[in-house]
Amino acid sequence: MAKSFKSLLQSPKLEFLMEAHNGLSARIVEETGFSGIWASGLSISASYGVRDCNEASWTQIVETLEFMSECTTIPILMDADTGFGNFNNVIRLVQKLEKIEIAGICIEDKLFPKINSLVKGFNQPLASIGEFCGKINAAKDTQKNKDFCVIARTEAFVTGYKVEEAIKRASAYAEAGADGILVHSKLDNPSEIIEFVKLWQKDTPLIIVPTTYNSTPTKLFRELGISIVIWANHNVRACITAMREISKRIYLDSTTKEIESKIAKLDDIFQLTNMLELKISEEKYLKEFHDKFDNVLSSAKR
Ligand code: SPV
Ligand code: MG
Repeated sequence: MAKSFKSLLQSPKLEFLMEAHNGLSARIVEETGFSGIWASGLSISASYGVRDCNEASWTQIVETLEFMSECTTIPILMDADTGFGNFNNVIRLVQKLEKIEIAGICIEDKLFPKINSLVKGFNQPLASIGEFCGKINAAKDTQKNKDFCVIARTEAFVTGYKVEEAIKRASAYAEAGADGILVHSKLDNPSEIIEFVKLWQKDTPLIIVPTTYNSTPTKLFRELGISIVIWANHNVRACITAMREISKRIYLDSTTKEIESKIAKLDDIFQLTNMLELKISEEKYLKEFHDKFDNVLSSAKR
C-alpha cells in the first residue's frame, strides 16, 4: 500500500484521492476506480456526529481506518491532524498505522486540539517550525516500511499568513524529510496556491485540497504541476443530502413505496460486504457439519 501511494505521489501525472469515512465508503471509492483514499478527519468525525476538533480520540479514528483498510486494496492516506499530541504521539501513531497497512499520514502544523481549517470565526494558532519538524523526523525515524509516506501540511494561508511564511514552512518540512507537502487554502479562488507554486523550488511533490476553490478547472492544477488533488469531504456530504431527502420522504409518506427505486437494493449491500465469499467459505468449512446435520434431520423425519 505504501509503495503504491508513493508512486501516486511521485508520478508525473495529476492523481486524485477521494474521501472515505468508513469501510463502506472506502469500498465504494475503490469500486469507482480511484487509485487512493483520503481518510478525512472532518468526514470521520462527522460520521460519528462529533466536531472536527479532536473530539474523537485517535484510537477511535484508527479503529475506523482498520475497517477501511480491511475493506480495500488501494492505498489510504490518513488525515492525522496534528499527530494527536507531540512527537511521541506521532511515533505511537505511525507504529499502529503500519500494522494496519495504512500507506501514509498527513500531519498539519497547527496545535492539538486542532480545529477544522474551513470553520469560520476561530483562532487557528500554528506550531513552531522547529516543533513540527521534530514530528516529521519522529515519523520518518519510526516507519519500518521505507515507502510509508509522511505528508507535511502547512496551514500558513489558512491562518492568515502570506506566501513567504507558507514557503518558509514548507521548505523546512521538506528538508526535515517530508515526502510531500500539502498546501491548504480556504479562499474561493486558487490565487494563494498559484503564488505558492511559483515560488516553490524544491522537488518535493505538492498536494492540494480544492474544497473552497472548487470552480477552478482541474486543467490549471495540471499546468501548475500539482501531484495530488484531494476531494476531501464529498462522500460524507453526499450522504447527508441523500439521508435527509430519504428520511424526510419516509417521514412524510409513512411508506417507503415511493423511494424504493431511489435507494440501494439490499443485494447491493450484500455484494459490497462480500456475502459471496461467506457462501464459498461456508461450503468449505461447514460442509461436514451440514452433512451430519442433514443426516440427523432426515433420520429424525423417518
Ligand atoms: C479533512 O478532510 O479533514 C481535511 C481537509 O483536513 S479540511 O476539511 O479542508 O481541513
Ligand atoms: Mg482534517
